[in-house]
Amino acid sequence: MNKRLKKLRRTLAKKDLLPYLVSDLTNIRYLTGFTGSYAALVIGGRDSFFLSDSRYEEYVRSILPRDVRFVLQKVDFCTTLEAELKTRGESALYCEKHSMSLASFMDMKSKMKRIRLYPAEDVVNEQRMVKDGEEIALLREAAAITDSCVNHLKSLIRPGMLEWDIAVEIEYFYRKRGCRRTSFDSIVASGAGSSMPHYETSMEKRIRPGDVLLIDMGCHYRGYNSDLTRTLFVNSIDPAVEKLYRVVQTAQQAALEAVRPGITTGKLDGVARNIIVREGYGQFFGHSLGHGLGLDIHELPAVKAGDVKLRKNMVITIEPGIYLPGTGGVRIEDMVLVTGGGCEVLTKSSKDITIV
Ligand SMILES: [Mn+2]
Repeated sequence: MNKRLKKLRRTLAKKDLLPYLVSDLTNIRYLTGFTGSYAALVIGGRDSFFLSDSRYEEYVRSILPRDVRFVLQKVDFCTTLEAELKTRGESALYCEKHSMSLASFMDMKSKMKRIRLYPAEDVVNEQRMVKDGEEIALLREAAAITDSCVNHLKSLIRPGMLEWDIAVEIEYFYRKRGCRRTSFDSIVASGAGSSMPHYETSMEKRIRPGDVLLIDMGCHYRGYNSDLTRTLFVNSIDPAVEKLYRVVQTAQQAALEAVRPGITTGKLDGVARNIIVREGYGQFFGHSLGHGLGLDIHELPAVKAGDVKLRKNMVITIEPGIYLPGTGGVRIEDMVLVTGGGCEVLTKSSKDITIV
């Protein structure tokens, strides 16, 4: 059994949540490396098994740790699962409630009459908050690819280009460098569009001289996600937006300097937010300061008001922003690794005011 599975089994035993059904495919990937689309993993008191259908049998057998048994789904999922649990003398099953619809839970309840089902917390996600060495290496790589994409964009962006042209270029760049895809639809927001934090990149709108240009992007590299935002200026700078930029940059820098093990996400969020509030823009910073990222683009911990403490080897984003409707918005986002004494900023792209 690999280290991640061993650790999970210990936690589940301590919490009295065995046997535990992992149905979240990202959690399954984390625990076994499986990248397919149909699987269930049961961590039992004595042994564990991986259930999938014939499409994945050969592949799964080739990647499973020796002591996790492959179980081929025969009639249907519930029949196979119930039979396997009964063989092991189990009469209960704890299910990841976040990854199952109410419909599937009720369906399982009605079909697996001899097993008591309990909704359970997402223990794997908790474990995923703190990254191991292999994960940190991949996140570092994903961040580096994104930095090189920023450089590429700086040399390429010209007034007259469509926002869409830039988004397509980002996607092409990532794929050429070994990424399966982007981590999310890239946000390329020019001019007043930048005041919408989750703007939808336009296929018609052209970049014009004098525009502010907010680009939020990330790649999906060997399972791991990067996330970075830079706000650029096209040809010249609107002084109103430059003012926003300086406030956001100061807030972001202060937050980066405050990251360390033990600080709560609420305190950290407050470090950036207080600066923005003090400058009079509090009502224009509506979202939280950041989020964890890894196999998912958004995962625990949420970096927002609350008392979750940061721990060494968490990877989070720090991304304050100010959005003035009708004028424009500025966001600056980096990925950071929490270290023993503070943090290491994984995305290294310049944050100096940049005119393209
Ligand atoms: Mn983000």
